[in-house]
Amino acid sequence: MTYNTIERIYKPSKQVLESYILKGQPFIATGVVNEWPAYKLWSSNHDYLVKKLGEKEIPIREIGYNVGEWLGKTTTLKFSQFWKLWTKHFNNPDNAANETPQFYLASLPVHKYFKEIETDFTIPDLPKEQGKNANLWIGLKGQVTPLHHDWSSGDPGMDGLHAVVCGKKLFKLYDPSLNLKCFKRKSEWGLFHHALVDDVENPNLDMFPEVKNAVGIDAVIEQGEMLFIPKLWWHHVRTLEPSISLNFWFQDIGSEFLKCDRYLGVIEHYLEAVYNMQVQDSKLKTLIQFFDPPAQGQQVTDEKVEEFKRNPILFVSLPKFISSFSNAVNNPIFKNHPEKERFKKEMTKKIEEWVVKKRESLNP
Ligand SMILES: O=C(O)CCC(=O)C(=O)O
Repeated sequence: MTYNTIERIYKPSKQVLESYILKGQPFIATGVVNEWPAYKLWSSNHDYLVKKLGEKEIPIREIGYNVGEWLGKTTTLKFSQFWKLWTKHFNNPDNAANETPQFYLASLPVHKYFKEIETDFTIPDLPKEQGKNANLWIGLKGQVTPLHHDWSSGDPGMDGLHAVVCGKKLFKLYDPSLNLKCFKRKSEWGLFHHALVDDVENPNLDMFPEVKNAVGIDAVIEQGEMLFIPKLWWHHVRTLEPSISLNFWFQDIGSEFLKCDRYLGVIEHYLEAVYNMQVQDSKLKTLIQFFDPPAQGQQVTDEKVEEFKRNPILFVSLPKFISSFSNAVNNPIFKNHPEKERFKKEMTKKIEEWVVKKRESLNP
């Protein structure tokens, strides 16, 4: 595997961020996070957060030390209970590695769970203009979020900013268009944006020989810095020191258009994973119910499920499924955007072309 370094930009303006979004190029912003009140309040005074949030019940991810287990089960703890565990390891971070399970407060929306600390930081302009909120992450040294790219059912592919308020994190970033053949996708519904490889820092090359050709960027995000992660870029994250961070997901029509050209191969790679999905009949029934609802009051029949199983091209051909790839621009912020309809048309056309090609390859 080959790694390059990342650029650092001091106090980048919104225009600078926009130019990197259009290039699909990550960078680290300096001089921003270290000016937020949170930078001092959260990292040097360990009573501050627990005083504000201690009584709250919050969902915490319980993970083992196997890298692929990040999505493990969720448990409910009081913030004060979680904080006790975190501060215990703050001064002896290496001891954390000996404990299982590990608790990771991962990706919890601040607006929903932690309103009391919302004024401690500034949401960067682009996510703010789109009404997007921050997510909080608090983790121990050694915790890993395995290789994935950001994707949710409402926003297929998102640009992201990850701000390390306290601690230090290593991000291994991979341009998906340069690494198309290096990372296979998981085949379960909802996990297509997760790579199959176990651990990119120490991959099992007998199982994943293609990974050795990957070309990436090693980015250590120091306390007070913020990383821009472009849409669809694979990333693997290791917490190097006990960390508190905030991330912000948002959309941009410019990077949506990248899905129609530079990242078209990536979208096709994703469609191929959906075409090959492994899914139980009951789940497939729910998916058909959502993407191809029968007449009102009717249920999807077992025959219909069998038809989709015999002929998986039917699923990826569904108009509602195809339109989910341009769903991001339905955000009200893009309501009057002059390029919105052109993007939707172009994205739909590209996916329909893929479906036609796929049909032809099945029935030459
Ligand atoms: O910090 C982590 O563990 C994961 C962060 C991440 O995946 C993101 O910010 O998109």
